[in-house]
Amino acid sequence: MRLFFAPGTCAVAPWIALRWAGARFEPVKVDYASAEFKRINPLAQVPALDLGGPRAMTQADAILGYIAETYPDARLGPDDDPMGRFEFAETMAFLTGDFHPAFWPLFGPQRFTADPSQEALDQVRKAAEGRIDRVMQHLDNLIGAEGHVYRNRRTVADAYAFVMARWSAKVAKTWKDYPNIARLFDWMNRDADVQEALRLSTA
Ligand SMILES: N[C@@H](CCC(=O)N[C@@H](CS)C(=O)NCC(=O)O)C(=O)O
Repeated sequence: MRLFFAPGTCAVAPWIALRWAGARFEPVKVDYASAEFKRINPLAQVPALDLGGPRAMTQADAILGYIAETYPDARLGPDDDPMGRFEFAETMAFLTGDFHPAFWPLFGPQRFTADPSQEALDQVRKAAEGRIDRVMQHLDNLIGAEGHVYRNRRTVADAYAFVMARWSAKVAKTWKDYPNIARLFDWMNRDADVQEALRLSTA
């Protein structure tokens, strides 16, 4: 099994989840804009997970769900009841459909304006900060005092939220300004698998 990743991206979340699951995998660092990687994911985005089949799996949310389901002993997925599954799906939909896109204008401002000037790009980045604050606040509320994104235990949602909330270090109001996110960071940063994933993925 090969995990295609780029440093600092959401692809580090499946890396952490695979470690928590005790899975054997080979991390492969890619240039997502390269022609070679576009043959693996035509959308030119990481993560992608290659199980050796006709095509690699894509979409972080779906890959994390696959990991949780494939390694049930690690208990990284939802509780097995309708409300438990609903809350998990709702949380993952928020992370992939609201949280992640809030950061797109920060990292790719040129995609949000036809004006190539530095001033226009800076304006787009500045405009992104309001939405980033909104989703960070929502994440903080989801985590609550328990320190976990889903209910009160470790799941793939913690890994996913953690790697993306780290991006807030690039704006004025960082993860340190949200007490419950800071609580999540506190235990995640002490987790040996997380430490290894962060170290090796940036090496
Ligand atoms: N919908 C995709 C989005 C993945 C995504 O945007 N990945 C970023 C890294 S966090 C990326 O590859 N960006 C490169 C680009 O969009 O050019 C998913 O959830 O996996």
